[in-house]
Amino acid sequence: MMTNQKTIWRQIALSTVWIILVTGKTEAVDFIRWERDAGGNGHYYGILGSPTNWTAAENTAVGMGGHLASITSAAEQAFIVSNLLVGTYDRLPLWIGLCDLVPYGGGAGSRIYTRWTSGEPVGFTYWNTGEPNNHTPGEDYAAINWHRAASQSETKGTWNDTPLNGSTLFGGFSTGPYCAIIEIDLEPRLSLGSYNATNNSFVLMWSSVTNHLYTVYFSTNLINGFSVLETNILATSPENSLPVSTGIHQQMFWKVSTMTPEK
Ligand SMILES: [Ca+2]
Ligand SMILES: [Ca+2]
Repeated sequence: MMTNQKTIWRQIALSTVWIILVTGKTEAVDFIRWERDAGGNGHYYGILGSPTNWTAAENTAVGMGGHLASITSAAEQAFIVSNLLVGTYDRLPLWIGLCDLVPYGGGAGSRIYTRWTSGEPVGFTYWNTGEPNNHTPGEDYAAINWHRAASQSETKGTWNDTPLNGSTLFGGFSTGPYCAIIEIDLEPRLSLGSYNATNNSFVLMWSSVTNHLYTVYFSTNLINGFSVLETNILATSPENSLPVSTGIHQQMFWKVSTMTPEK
């Protein structure tokens, strides 16, 4: 099971996901995995290569089952700098999932950033010296690598607050709109929906990537491993669910895994 799953993850890591942008265009996003073997979180990272405003970039990321990247540790910052801020993006600003508007922060112009768009709390930060400064005309959205793009620093990957559409007037490659870094957790976590007493059932729910296939497993005894409950479940939205009967599946363990992308 573990070996098979690892193979599947690798296949997905090498695959390209095609997304339809709000403009109606399609765009390929190549994903790279921050491997657990390498001390990572197992999440996938890719660059949305069509420049857009911060909100549109976050919406696109959500449509793919992820968010703009949440950089919650020095290790994750280093992974992104080494693997994503390279080639074309070596000297370009890219949106990340930080915004100081409610519910993510203290409000417009507050410069208080408390929660990533993924929902994770903000602890680690890597703001450039003097940032976030809410520069005129007001800056509520964060980009990574801005100061290097503006030729104000040779350090890669420092953060800056900018306007919704990115900066103007600072020169170099700092003028908006920007491309964006997307982060997706393809290992879904199951949660239990409400119990339905009428038909003695409840609903298993998990975050999913649209057009990916999932398998739900169950186990009555963890020592004996898991069996397949249902497979080839095609996700049609970022949230997927499966009704199960408590009469049959009482006191069981559950897990869900991703299969190969829909052909
Ligand atoms: Ca993250
Ligand atoms: Ca700023």
